[in-house]
Amino acid sequence: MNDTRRAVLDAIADGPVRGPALADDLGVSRNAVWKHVEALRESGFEIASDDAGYDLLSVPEYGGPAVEFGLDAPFEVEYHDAIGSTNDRARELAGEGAADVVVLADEQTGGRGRLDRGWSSPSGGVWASLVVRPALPPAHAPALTLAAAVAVTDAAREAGVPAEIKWPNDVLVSAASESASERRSDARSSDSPSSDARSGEDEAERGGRKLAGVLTEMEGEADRVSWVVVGTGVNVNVPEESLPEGATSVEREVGTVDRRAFVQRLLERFDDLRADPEAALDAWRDRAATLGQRVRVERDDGDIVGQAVDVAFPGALVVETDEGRVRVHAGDCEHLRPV
Ligand code: BT5
Repeated sequence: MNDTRRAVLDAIADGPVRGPALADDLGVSRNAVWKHVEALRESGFEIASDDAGYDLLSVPEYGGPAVEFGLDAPFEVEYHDAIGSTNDRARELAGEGAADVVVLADEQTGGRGRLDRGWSSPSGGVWASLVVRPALPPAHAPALTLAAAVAVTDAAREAGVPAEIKWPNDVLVSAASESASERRSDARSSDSPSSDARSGEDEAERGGRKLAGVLTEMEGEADRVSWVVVGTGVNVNVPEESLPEGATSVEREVGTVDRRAFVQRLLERFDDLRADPEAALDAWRDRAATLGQRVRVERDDGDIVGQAVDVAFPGALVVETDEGRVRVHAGDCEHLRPV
């Protein structure tokens, strides 16, 4: 949304305000004000106009202007009903010089995970890629992945989902927590399977069901990143049946939620944390399911097995192994049963 349209919207949200007064305040023509109001109506904002002036009656449920309205973070939102991958579009925008833009989609037809894996992205999720240009050396960029995982976790917790982080980028709901659908079926029948029975060996070993993932991509020089795209995929208002096995969604855990508020919270938390990578790391530690666990980290040059004891700036997992402490910078992490 451009600055004038945003100013028009803010003014009529505090309305009613007359068109001529608004035009004077903003230093634009009356016709320009009218055009912005019409465009806002087309985006789904309900705006009354009578003798008292323009007045905002309701905000659309979702979409770019809806997420930008009332957002306490400096992001512009480019919204798509459907797109291949929001990360691909964000990379394109980054290449054109964009900064602080979020590509948001209701559905992705070619969602990507790490290492060429796929990411199921049915309608109802939050598929969002943030284009940022931080003054960081490339080696520090992983701190942004941790910040995004914290932001997703906090948005999920605010929605009532007891989310935790598995190093480095997975947001999980632990196997011990009971979903809304289980609570409903427990209430209906006393002999329905308990979450313990259902969760099974595999899930318990992984530490829970996956709610969200983060895919960070970047381009940069030796000493400074040029851009970073932080892609976050959160299963929000998505039924369990449309997700792969081992996944969960906010809908499954607590029922459907206000997706607009969810995205706003995610973006605002990310904005706070990106400004202070050390604080992001502390926040990550507080929300980590991995610390204190026995883990196996699969890496190209061999697996590491041991106790996860800490995370070190900008995002390395510190593992106590039989051969001593090792810092792992990348890999797939599995939570193991204690020996
Ligand atoms: C990730 O990869 O966890 C990063 C996912 C990032 C997705 C976002 S959505 C917005 C942006 N645009 C994109 O195209 N991508 C980003 P990884 O750790 O590699 O996990 C991938 C694995 O998770 C898959 O191989 C599946 O096993 C599983 N998986 C796929 N879709 C899932 C889903 N919706 N929920 C939970 N698990 C899923």
